[in-house]
Amino acid sequence: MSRTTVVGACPHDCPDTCSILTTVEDGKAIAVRGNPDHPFTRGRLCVKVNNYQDRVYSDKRVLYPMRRSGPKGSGQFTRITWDEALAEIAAKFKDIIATDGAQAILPYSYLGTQGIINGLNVGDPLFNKLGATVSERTFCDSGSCTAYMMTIGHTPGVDPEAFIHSKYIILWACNTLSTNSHHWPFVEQAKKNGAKLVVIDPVRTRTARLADWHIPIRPGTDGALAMAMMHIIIKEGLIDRDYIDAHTVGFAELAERVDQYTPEFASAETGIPLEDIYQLTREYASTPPAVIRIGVAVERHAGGGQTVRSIACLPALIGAWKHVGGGLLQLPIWAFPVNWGGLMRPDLQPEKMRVINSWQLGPALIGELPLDPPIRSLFVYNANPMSMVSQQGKLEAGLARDDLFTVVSEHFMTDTARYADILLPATTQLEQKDIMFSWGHLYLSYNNPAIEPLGEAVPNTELFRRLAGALGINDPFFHRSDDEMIAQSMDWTSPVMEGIDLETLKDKGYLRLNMPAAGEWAPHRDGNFPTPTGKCEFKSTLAETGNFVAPLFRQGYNGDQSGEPVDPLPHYIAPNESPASAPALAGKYPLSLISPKSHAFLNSNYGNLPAQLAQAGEEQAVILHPSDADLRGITAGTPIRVFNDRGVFEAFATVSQEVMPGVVVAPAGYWQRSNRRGPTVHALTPPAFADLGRAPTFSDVLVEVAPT
Ligand SMILES: Nc1nc2c(c(=O)[nH]1)N[C@H]1C(S)=C(S)[C@@H](COP(=O)(O)OP(=O)(O)OC[C@H]3O[C@@H](n4cnc5c(=O)[nH]c(N)nc54)[C@H](O)[C@@H]3O)O[C@H]1N2
Ligand SMILES: Nc1nc2c(c(=O)[nH]1)N[C@H]1C(S)=C(S)[C@@H](COP(=O)(O)OP(=O)(O)OC[C@H]3O[C@@H](n4cnc5c(=O)[nH]c(N)nc54)[C@H](O)[C@@H]3O)O[C@H]1N2
Ligand SMILES: [Mo]
Repeated sequence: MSRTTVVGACPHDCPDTCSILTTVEDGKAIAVRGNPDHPFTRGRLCVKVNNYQDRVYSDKRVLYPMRRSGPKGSGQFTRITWDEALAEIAAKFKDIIATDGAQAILPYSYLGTQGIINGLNVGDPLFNKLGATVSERTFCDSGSCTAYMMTIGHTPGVDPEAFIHSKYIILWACNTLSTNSHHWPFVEQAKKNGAKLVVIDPVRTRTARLADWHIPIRPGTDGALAMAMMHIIIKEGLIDRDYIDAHTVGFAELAERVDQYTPEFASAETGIPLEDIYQLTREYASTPPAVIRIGVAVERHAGGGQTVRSIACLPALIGAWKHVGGGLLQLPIWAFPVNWGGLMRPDLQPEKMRVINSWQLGPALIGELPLDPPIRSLFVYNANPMSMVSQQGKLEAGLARDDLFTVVSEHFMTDTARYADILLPATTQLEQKDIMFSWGHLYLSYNNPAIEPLGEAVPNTELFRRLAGALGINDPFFHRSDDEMIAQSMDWTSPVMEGIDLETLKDKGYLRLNMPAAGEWAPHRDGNFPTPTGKCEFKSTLAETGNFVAPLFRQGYNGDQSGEPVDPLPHYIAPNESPASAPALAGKYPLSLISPKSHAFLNSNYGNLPAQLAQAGEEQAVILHPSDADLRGITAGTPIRVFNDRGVFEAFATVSQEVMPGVVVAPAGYWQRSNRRGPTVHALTPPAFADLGRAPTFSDVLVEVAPT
């Protein structure tokens, strides 16, 4: 018997990118465990991944190419060979290109795997070469990143490990214990060292429960709080004058702007008692090092961008950046010198590209968007839009179109994959190699394949090599090996890569970027913000180019990048749908619905697997406050309907003091089919974009709930 341990990295779209050790016996992975040597992930795996081998060997895996043999959506497929599948795709693509042009082909993808070579951009070069429609992927962090860049530039911000030095920590719209759980030990250590932990969240999450102070807030109103905090800081002279003078621009205008955002106004908007707003602000401004960690969730509202703008101004105002462990943490992904251009190859695109935002997939497919030519083929990989994208009803109608040729590459028969004409088998992380960035720590990781691919599954890289071959594309770029792709995926000459060589990286599985040790590093002690002025821009220079989309999310689209100019000063934009901002709508639909991440799912991944379903609850639950439940005759376990003018989904009620009155929570990731209850939360979410970066507004929605 042979037994080996292979070092790899978790593939998921999660900030933690854990170092994983896989035990392999006679070619079979028998267990995975966390790598105890990794300084950030420290040997623990989460409930999603600690039985990853069960995902790999699940009898539900898609292991062979298949052709649809029943009606669309029936899930009936017949096995075919790779050659047949590729020939059929190539023939269809060629026919579509000849009759309607390549823009009638729409790729759709996200971060099913976050690996640099198999992840976000793996299909971009081929679709660019074909001249297909560009799919703009802005549903995660694009608004937040745009606002962050406008204010402090794409800095990694505070090293997550430096939180142990912080004395005042605000987790703002971030459920650390569920969505970034390997950061928790650093927060906990800070608490042991005397730090105060504040959590701002409409829900008393498992993270909020462990905080010193949980501040419930009405969804989408954080901007009002941040503006009022600046108001108090300036009025009460809690500013750091020297830091402001040396390292910021636009203070005078900011001071004038925040004048109107009184604490009284913020209290009325947010539902936070006035004295709490004062206390939070005074404590935050006078307890250095003070740090804010923002969750992605803060952006998912009409004013999500400006909310992040306002929050990103706070640390400079009080000089928090002067201290190790003081400042702001958003996504340290910016530290990684990934060769994005080489991955996306925007230079291959023809002059005028058509762009469709992935949030518009349903309307694009049913012809609601004026598209000439209309979409005739959809190619989905690394994504599950039926579960994760708004306007589910329209999407389902679009996918059901008989004249739409849909290809899906997947591990499982997801709600989206059921609609494929051709379904292709994808490898899991244990069966493929990759190099990984992180958006939660500063270690570059390498994933060594632990086992041979199961069945006829292939990594995404191989899928696109095969597709290029079938389409007669012989340019060697499209036929590079995984090793060549990895070698070209990073700028190895960047100073942060000093001391990192591929062989050591493969061996160890991870290496810290060449950056100062967390305990020694206050990245903006001396300003040096990567903004056009080199300063923290209270008044934003980039606002002139307006509602731009950070290039990472734009996928290198080389067309018109300019947007409408936006107000260069931070401001508060109320939610589109809230009792205060939309009273007439709230008369019909009085409850604010949010659909944050499930503890046991990773987006919709694991929404079909027994261990995680057992942990999450087999069926979609919706959490209501007892006062809202009583009013509607709902008790725990009552089957309910959640609805608005857009649609309805069914669920079971959970009644809990842990949500604010007026707020209902539907944890995300449930599948329609495994739920057996038809539509899910995205039957109700709005199509609207937020103010910046074309972020989605799926947490800015009013609903009503009733027993079924
Ligand atoms: N377990 C698990 N981990 C994950 C994921 C997953 O699906 N499951 N997904 C990964 C991905 S793709 C992402 S983007 C990240 C997201 O990471 P987070 O942003 O931390 O995740 P969410 O759970 O969406 O939201 C965090 C918290 O924000 C709260 N919230 C919602 N709206 C508001 C608001 O308007 N104001 C305030 N102050 N709080 C609000 C929610 O109640 C929730 O507790 O997580 C990653 N990690
Ligand atoms: N209601 C609600 N909606 C949301 C969110 C929310 O919190 N609530 N979050 C938003 C955010 S932040 C995000 S990031 C998006 C996520 O949206 P998606 O990225 O579309 O969601 P996932 O569920 O992660 O789907 C990834 C799919 O890729 C497949 N996959 C995994 N690895 C591979 C691989 O190597 N190759 C191939 N071909 N496929 C693979 C998985 O099986 C899975 O079905 O959803 C957004 N939508
Ligand atoms: Mo995300």
